Amino acid sequence: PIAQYLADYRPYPFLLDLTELRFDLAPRGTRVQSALHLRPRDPAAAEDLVLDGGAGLRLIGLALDGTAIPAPRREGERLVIAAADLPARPFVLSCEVEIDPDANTAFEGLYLSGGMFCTQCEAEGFRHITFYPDRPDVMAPFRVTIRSDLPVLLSNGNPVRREAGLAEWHDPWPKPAYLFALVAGDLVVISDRYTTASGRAVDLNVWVRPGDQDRAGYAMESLVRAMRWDEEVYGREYDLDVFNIVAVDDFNMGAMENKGLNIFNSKLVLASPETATDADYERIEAVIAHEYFHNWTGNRITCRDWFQLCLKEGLTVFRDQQFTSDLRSAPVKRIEDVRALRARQFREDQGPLAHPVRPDRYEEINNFYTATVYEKGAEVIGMLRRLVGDAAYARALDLYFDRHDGEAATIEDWLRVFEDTTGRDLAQFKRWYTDAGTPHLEMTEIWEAGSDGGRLTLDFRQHTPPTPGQDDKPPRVIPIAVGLIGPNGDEVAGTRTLEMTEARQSFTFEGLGARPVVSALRGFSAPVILSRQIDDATRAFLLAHDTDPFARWEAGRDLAISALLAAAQGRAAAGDHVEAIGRLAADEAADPAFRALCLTLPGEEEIAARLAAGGAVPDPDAIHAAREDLARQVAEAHAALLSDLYDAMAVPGAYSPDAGPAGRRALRIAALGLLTRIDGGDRAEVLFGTAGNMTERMAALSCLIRRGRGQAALAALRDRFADNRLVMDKWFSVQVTAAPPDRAAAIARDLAERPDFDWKNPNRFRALLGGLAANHAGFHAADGAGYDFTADWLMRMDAANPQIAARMSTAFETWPRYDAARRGLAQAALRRMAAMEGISRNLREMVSRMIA
Ligand code: DPP
Ligand code: ZN
Repeated sequence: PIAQYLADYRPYPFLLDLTELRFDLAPRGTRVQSALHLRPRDPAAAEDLVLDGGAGLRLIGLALDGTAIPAPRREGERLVIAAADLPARPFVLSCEVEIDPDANTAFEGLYLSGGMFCTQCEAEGFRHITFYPDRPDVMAPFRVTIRSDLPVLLSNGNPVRREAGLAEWHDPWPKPAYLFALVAGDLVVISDRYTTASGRAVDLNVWVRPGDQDRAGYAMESLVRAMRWDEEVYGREYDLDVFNIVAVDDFNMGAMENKGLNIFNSKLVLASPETATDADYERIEAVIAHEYFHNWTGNRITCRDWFQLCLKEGLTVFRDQQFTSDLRSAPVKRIEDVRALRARQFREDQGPLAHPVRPDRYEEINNFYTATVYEKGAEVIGMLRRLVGDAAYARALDLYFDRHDGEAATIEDWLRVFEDTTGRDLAQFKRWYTDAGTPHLEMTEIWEAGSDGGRLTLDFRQHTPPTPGQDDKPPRVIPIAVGLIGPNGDEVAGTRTLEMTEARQSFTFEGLGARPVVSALRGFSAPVILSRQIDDATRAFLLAHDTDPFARWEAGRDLAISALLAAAQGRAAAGDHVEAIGRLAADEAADPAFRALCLTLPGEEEIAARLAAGGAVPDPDAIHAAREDLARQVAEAHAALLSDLYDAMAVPGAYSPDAGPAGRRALRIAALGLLTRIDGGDRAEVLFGTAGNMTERMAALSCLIRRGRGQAALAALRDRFADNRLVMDKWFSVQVTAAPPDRAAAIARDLAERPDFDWKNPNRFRALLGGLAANHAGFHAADGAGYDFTADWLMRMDAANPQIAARMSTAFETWPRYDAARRGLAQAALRRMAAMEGISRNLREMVSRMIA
């Protein structure tokens, strides 16, 4: 295995002043001519010129300043021109290659999607287009000429020439190759115009396939909101005359921030009330913003090397989270983000794939586009902001943009900006970037009554379990936001952030009248696992009185978990959760979206993770049964209230995806999910037949499938939407996620036989395989059917599209948690994949990390 190490970084020995590219597009044989205007970084140092290349490149010709280099040296897929053959002055290296976009099923580099040419170059896709220094610290302006008879020809930057069969684009902003993009196809556009804060006009275009234009409006509105927000909040303006977004059906990731030409998975662009759910709308808005925000955090300032990926991703996720908080509900957004963090990142941190936010070793960088780099990377910035304060954060960001604009930067650069702004030493804080694993934080309370007022001491201990390659973890800086609530429910001390830096540390609150209840880790101020001695009555008290919405939700969550853990381990549960949740559901002063989150029980995966973190062996079937049972108890105890809520939360009038109506629908659906446990699915059946939007229709369908009466609804949905790929993805997915666990793998197998299971389409593949992985007890079925089905398909996919196979293999990452029988079956599946002939570097690295 060829690993790359952070410690081995060396600057590229050449500077690139200009990249000229010319494409003659043809599906089976596209010619790419390049002219790289290079000069030695140090004319006195004789260095070989090394260009990255990919397997699919056929070299036609290579020349230096017009003189052919007949037989250049090849080292693996690289091209090497010996130092002795290079002048100690600027020179132009020209190259012509032929590539086959039609054969490109990996969707990396230049490929075809439904007759449309498009590209994906992050992280290392450009080397499949031509020989190039394909690393993020080599930046250049680009001039691109595209020759093709297709009507729409796009690349980065501004259009400079358009004539029959030819378009020319010029991107003046130096950029690394991973931000290159090209699109050519038969597309239609919706357009708008945006005037920046300083008065420059920008043409905005969203390009889609003919017929899809009616579903592109929300993406455009979201883009305009994002552009305005980045000006108002970060002082960042757009910097080209045109901003293009293209929707593509075959796309490995969610979307890509190519300079001036963002390319999106069509599921993150196309939406109508009939086809997209509220969650889809919210995600479209967030991802449009995310990719737009990359223009400054990622493009203008990029990463020195791929170890620094969190520099742009953590920051840009943090920014898109702020944006959504500002536009929608900040508390609801925070709870959603923490839920996602726990479900994906804590899980990753707990298992064999744990890695630091800034890894220092990889074999295949595509395997590190992870929840740790993205979501934990954003959490780290949230902590930093909390520690330095909002004003200092804003000054630090201004300095960051000032100091590093046009550069390829590092995490050290990022932290130095904060040190220079605030005078703080961030050496210890940096461990959040270099050390993997989720810290466990234990809180003990010591109360001393006294005549001059009582004293409360909070004693904290932190400890981070070992992760692969990192056994000892020194203590980290942990910001712990705390508030105190008096016995009558009033807050006696507002939120204060305790800054923990030692392995064990105490903080004291003086002059208290009576012993308060501690509201700890408000706003989830640090990505840690907090444990404390607390009884259910105190949790119920916090659920009723906490002024911090996150902590309030968390108290209800903990109550539910406590009941579920008891039931999953065969102990009797107290009824506190059932009772407290009823009070909250009835609380009309609270935001419906918040109440919906409180009514939603923790998922089976979350319960398994909590059990494992506490040293127990989770039993997926017992967890499933316990959760079903608790849901039924809640429904029975509050049937009338839930039924009233279900009726009252119906949203009259035309559909709007805004947070208000979406929150009402969320509460309605949460009530429906519980009621379905006792009404046999009658309400869901009515709702499926009458709903005027996809949000309620999908919720109803899922309920019906869970009750074993989904057949007619599934047929109706398929008949109506057979031609809509995105809706059909949902159709595939829901049948597996909502399937009874003991049948989930068999249902997935049957679905995979269908002619419309177009498995090479990443969305369709993810819908089915990801659907099974999301069915916790189904994927972990005791007979191993879930593991086998998944392994079979990952092996098949690996030959076509290694990125997708490797990404989906994370379904297995939790295997060490389970019982010996399941562990044996999962390991057998992993070994079978490892032994596959011709396994990709991507999948091989993942599987070997999981087996190790
Ligand atoms: N860089 C993309 C993003 O925005 C992923 N390819 O996250
Ligand atoms: Zn990103």
